[in-house]
Parts: sequence; C-alpha cells; structure tokens
Amino acid sequence: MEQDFLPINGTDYVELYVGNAKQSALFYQYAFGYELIAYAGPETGIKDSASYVLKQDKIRLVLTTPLLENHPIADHIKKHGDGVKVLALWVDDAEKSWRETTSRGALSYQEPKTLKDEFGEVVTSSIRTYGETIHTFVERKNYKGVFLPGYLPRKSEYKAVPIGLKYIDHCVGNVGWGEMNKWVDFYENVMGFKLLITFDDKDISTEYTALMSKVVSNGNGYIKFPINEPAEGKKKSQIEEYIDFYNGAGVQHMAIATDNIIHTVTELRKRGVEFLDVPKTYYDDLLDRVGQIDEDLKPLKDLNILVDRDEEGYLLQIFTKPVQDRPTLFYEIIQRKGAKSFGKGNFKALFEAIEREQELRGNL
Ligand code: TYF
Ligand code: FE
Repeated sequence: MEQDFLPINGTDYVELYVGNAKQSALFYQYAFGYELIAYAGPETGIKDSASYVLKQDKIRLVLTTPLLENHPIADHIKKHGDGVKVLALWVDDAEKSWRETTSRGALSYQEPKTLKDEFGEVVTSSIRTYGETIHTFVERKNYKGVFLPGYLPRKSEYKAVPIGLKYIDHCVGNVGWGEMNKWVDFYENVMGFKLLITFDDKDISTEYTALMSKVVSNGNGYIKFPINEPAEGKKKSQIEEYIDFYNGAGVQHMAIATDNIIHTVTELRKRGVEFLDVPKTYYDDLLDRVGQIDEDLKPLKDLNILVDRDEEGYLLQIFTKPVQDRPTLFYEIIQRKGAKSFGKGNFKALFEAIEREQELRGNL
C-alpha cells in the first residue's frame, strides 16, 4: 500500500472563536458537562485574547475571545458570529505535515513553530481549509503541561457533571454552491484522505431542502469530514441558510460519540439543550425499518432519538438546534452499534425538521 504522507493520530482539539468566552465556557461546562482545565489570557501574560480549555474524555474544546477592537479574532466574530476556527489534528511531525500539505497546494496559515515552557515542547503548524477555517497540526513531543505552552491549569468553582461524551466522531463542513468537489479534491490530494461516501441530491432532497454531501476520511479512519454543498430545490437549501449567516463556508456540525445516548440526551435535555424533533409517527414503523435493537423504544421516542441501520450494524443519533443565535453551528450526538455510516435513512425526517425551523426563522 501507498505510504500515508500525513499520518494523523486523532483530533487534538477544536477551537471556537466566540463573543464571550467566559460565558460560553460556563455553557459547555454546565450544559454539556465539560470540565474546565486550562486558561490563557491577561492573567497568564496574553494581553489581547482569552481562551478557556474544556475537556470531556478525549474531547478538548478551546473557546477564545478577543479583548481588543482591532483584532483578527474580532473581525472573525463580526463576520461569522461564534464558530469553529481550528480543527486541530494530532500528528507525530508537525513540520513534515506542514511541508507535505503545503507542497501539494495547501495555503499556509502558520509556519512550523516550537512552543516551550517548563513542561516541555510542542510544535504546531497550520494550513487553511474551507472558508476561514484552519487545520493546526499539533506535535506533542511528550508534553507534560495541561494543554499547550502558555496555558495555565484552571479549575472552575462549578463542578461539571460529565454526560458520557467520548470523542469527536466527525466534523462537517458546509461550502458554497459548486464547491464540494473542490474541497473533496483538497482532502484527497493535499491531505491524502480517501472518499468514503457520496450522497447526491436525490438521496437527500426533501420537498424543499436539497444538498449534496461527500465524506472523506484519513488513513486510519479516525478523522471523518463530510462536506456539504447546497443543491437546487423548491425552496432555500439549509446549506444556503448557513452560508448566508456564516458569511461563507465553515463547520456546520460536530458529531460527538457517546456509548449511552439515552443517558447523554436525558442529561442534555434536562440542562436545557434544545434538539430538533421529528414527528412521533417516525417511531410507528421504526422497528420494521431497522430491525431488532438493544434499546427500548419508549425512551428513544420520548427523547426523539433517531435510529438507522447499515450492512454493519446500527446507529442512534440526534441533532441539537443551533447553539448560537445565528442558524450556523449545531451538534450531533451519536452512538454507533457497528454502523459506520451517517444515518442516511434519517435524512428525510431530519431535514424536514430542519426546514420547520428554517420556516420559523423566515429563511425557507
Ligand atoms: O454528518 C452527516 O452526514 C449526518 C447527516 O445538514 C447530516 O449527520 C447531513 C447534513 C446536514 C445535517 C445532518
Ligand atoms: Fe453528522
């Protein structure tokens, strides 16, 4: 087999640029059960921004806000609202990752740089992907600090109660009309990913919404990036609504894996997280469609959890409403029981639920 020129160990962290990192950090602690572990800001010698690092099992989120008016992060937030800036990838060689990708056409965002403190060394480098989103390669060299050099440990007065979120299953990008193949080519040619699945507009057009989607994944399959583009339909595509409010391409949803979706969603709902609900008739013929499953139907129906089956098994999934006022970023909670797919059997019911929300916003 061909050598993988960009071996990736997994997702290192996801960084969001937000208008108020202090408050967002409390939302992710309180509602999603992340633990605050680190901080960088004025108190640690960073004068122009503040960042909070949150952790749950393998997932690390960084929430960053600018402190000054004239600041690139402030420009990012003015244009996009709160959203994902960095999908960071854990690699063994950040310099080589940068070299292999930029030599294949990636645009550099940051050249390889060594960060140091008393806990060790980390090398980072960054390249651009769709919109203003970037990939940062993180080489940890046995780094012993809490997150990255420059960050100090920080705990919260509030003791977060984890809800079983385990790792990031996939991160989905929305790109503009006709741009999906360009970005699929980018992941294939520049990053050495492989095309995993294609959904054309026939698979996923409801009465109104239409979109096309292709999923790319890296060599070991740990990184999965579906890319959506709007397609022509009767009314405005949900992808177009995103692009309008994000002012360009960006991360649409992150799917977080759990191994007990009933528990996870019970907790999230109790804590005020809003989900997209499908009509209860969805459950009338569910077992006919997906066959025998381990879970009782009742809690799935009560919580509005969706189920789909493929050749290898089944999966349970549910989608939050957007987590900010702009109809942009949302989360998926997913539990895989053998299935490696993305819930194609749920697309129709799901997209109709998204359209009902779009309609309420006056954007259909
Ligand atoms: O990641 C996926 O492909 C599934 C389905 O706007 C999906 O979660 C695709 C597009 C979309 C919402 C969900
Ligand atoms: Fe998804």
